[in-house]
Amino acid sequence: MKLPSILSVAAEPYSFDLMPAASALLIIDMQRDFLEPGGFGSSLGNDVSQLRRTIGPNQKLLAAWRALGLMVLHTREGHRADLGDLPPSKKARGQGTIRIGDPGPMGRLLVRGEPGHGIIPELAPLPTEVVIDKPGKGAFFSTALDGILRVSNIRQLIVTGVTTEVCVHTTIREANDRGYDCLVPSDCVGSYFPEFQTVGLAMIKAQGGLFGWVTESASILTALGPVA
Ligand code: C5J
Repeated sequence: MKLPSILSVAAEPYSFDLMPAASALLIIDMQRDFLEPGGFGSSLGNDVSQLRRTIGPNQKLLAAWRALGLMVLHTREGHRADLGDLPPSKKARGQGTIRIGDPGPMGRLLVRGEPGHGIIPELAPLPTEVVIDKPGKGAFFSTALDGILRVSNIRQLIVTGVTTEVCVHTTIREANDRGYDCLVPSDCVGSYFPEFQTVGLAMIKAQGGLFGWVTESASILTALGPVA
């Protein structure tokens, strides 16, 4: 189905002019290590149920995006098995009893190739979709993301995933500085801390759209129309 070149999405601080051909769905770190008990997130004492409410809305948006043949990218936070890309400062942070690289119920925490590092089965990437492995919080740091987006003439990002105030925020800030417009569906991003969710979203849309726009997935689906 041919989509209009511009679709208006109800958003804050004002409507977002979505250009489907120039936009990509960027799903941040929907990994077992953050969303399932026994992973990195729960090892820090977090309640993973706070993040799991984002799964259903992400599934719906992803299905619509795929049905329209639009670009989808997934990211995974994690490190090499030899931890050669893990700054000592990041490993030491938190003073937890177990740390990045240590064994846990889903393998070594936040290490590439371990079961916990994988994307949750509900949102498993298709073989045709790009998966960006990132060692940092931002998806542009030390990855090929910017180059991949530019080759595909992508200028707009629908950013979803976890966590709102950490990897989602850092990625949006990086994208913003590189000239991308970011639209964030609030029900598709999650934080372990309800107050950070509220403030994180408020910061994105503050001052006329400091870092981007905030909407709900239903508004994007409405704009995309019947195929979605
Ligand atoms: C965190 C992330 N919270 N994906 N990572 O450490 O937000």
